[in-house]
Amino acid sequence: MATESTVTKNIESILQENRLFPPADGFINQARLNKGSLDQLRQSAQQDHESFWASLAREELTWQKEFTQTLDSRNAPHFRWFYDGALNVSYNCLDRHLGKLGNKTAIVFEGEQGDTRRLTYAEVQREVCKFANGLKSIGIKNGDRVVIYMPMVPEAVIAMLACARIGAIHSVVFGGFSAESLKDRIEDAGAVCVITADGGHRGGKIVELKAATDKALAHGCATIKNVIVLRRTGHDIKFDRGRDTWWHDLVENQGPDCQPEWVDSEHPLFLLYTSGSTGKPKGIQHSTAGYLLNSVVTMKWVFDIKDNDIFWCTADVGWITGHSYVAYGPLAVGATMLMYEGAPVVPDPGRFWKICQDHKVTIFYTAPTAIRALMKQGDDYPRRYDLTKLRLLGTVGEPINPEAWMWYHTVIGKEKCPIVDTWWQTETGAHMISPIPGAMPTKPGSCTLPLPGIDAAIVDEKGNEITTPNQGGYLVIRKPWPSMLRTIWGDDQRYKDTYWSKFKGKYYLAGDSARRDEDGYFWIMGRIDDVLNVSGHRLGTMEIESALVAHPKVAEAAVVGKPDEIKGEGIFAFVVLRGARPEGGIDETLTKELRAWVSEQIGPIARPDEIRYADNLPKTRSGKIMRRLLRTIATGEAITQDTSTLENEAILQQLQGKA
Ligand code: 7RM
Repeated sequence: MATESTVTKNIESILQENRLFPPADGFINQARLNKGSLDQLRQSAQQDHESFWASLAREELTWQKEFTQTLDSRNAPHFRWFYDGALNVSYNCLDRHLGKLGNKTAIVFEGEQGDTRRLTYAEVQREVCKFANGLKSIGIKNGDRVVIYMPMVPEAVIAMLACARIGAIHSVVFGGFSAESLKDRIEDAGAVCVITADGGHRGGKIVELKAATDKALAHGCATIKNVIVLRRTGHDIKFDRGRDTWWHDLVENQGPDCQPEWVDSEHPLFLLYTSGSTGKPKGIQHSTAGYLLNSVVTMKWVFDIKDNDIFWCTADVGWITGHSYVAYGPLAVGATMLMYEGAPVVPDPGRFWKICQDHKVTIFYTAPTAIRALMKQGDDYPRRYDLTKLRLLGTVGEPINPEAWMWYHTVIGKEKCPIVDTWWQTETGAHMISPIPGAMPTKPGSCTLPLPGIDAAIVDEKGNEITTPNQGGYLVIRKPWPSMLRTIWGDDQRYKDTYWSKFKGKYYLAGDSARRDEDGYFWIMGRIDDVLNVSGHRLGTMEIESALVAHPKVAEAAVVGKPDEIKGEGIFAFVVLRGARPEGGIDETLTKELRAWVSEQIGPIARPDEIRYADNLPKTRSGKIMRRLLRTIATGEAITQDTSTLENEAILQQLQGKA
């Protein structure tokens, strides 16, 4: 075992990626921001952080009462932004557009079975008001918590906006979560109402949302007084007359006007539960004005959103990406957004590309896990469809391997669409580090530079900034930003411990490791908890995985450490091949080849000691690799983690080398 003194304190970088992709002239010429205007924005943010955000807040949001105070840091790490102002998010997303955009399509919806709907801004506004009046009629009021457990249909967004309209705090629970997870979240939030549906369509099956809600409420959730049920699938469900109300009955006699509840800037807009690396889920609490401001500016800066765009973010509204870039961001800027209910592979893996073609999608935003999965299916599916309307692509959720980036760039973007690799978190509310597509070149695998007004840096153990290029360290944010989380619901101590204690309240700790290259570009190396320590070298997981994925036979890879008496940690790789999995999971020749390949690509230090092949990798419901589970498997310990949410539980046998 390496002793403390021989252990290199910083995280080493071994990945070499030097390709540079400047935006195409066609994109630059129409972009909202170019190099000059971006430089100006950066400068004004640097000169006066607070005034920078204050003028944006005045320009971009519509206030019922103007604020006079910008940032209040007296009670740090509890920060308040624009705190003496008042506004309403649903007013900002809907009413303020009606004069000019009332008849513009706000939402284009496609169900998994092919049904489509289009709703104008005026229609969404009317539905939101009626539903908000319905909520009020059953006694829901300002400050109450409301859980939304819905399929990806327009009513999910309508429900969110209706809560915002009356000042109720929503907590959206992803429809793929079990009754047990739903119950935990309801109880932690002390919610008074659940908004759900009979079911949703996903993967050719019905997701039994109402049945799961019944199960969650059967043993606990004492605070729940009402369950509102949208009829989506029309299949038989149990109905408790005393507790349950159909959505259509609730809104039937409601008027189409509902005065927005003007709330303070700091009023909690929503809670969103995110599972930490250990322990129970954290209810991340977001604000009203600050949250909305960063959603709006990133729609403009990063997505270059224009009046005639069709914007499609594939995330479920159960994740932060669905909050900021399905619901709030697109509507707050008056855009047309697309919502798709189902799975990417129904009826076949061409579905996303068909939707892009049929609805003339211009901006497409998805996760690397989806890109890799679709890449694995080959180029034929995307080639079948007309993707020429696409002008900008985006990714989020994980580091994207250069290999997958290149596929996205060539096969989907036809080498003319910039790719925005956006780094951010549930806690940050909106994009933090990302290219500005018309104003700077991109590099495959790098999220490039912090946005104007975001003070991201990489620091060592002591909190000193690392200035040597390519030396890894802790990713931190040094100045407060408007859409930062405000606390963890019901556990303020955990808020302080998790995000602020490491650097004594000075910096926000993101929990990721990262490095900056010679151009100052940021490269995310993985979660801090996942860093490997091989013979005293601290290695991020990302780079080894990228080297594996760069091999023509590899579609996906996850690397974890396994305790090793000599090296401290050995490298254990789980690999998904582009073709079939080897018989019984054994292919000595390929294993040798892959070990040599990694050794050649990045050096012998990164060569995996063991490689195991599986049909898929275990992922969380939001598509992130479950590395903690893989660590358990690599060490050969008994699995204690909850694996019931795995899409394909059968792969556990393969990962354990038993099948
Ligand atoms: C938006 C979201 C946050 C964590 C974050 C990172 C990882 C997200 C990127 C990324 C590399 C990216 N929120 N992450 N985006 N890593 N490049 N562009 O995903 O709360 O669910 O996750 O996701 O580790 O800390 S999240």
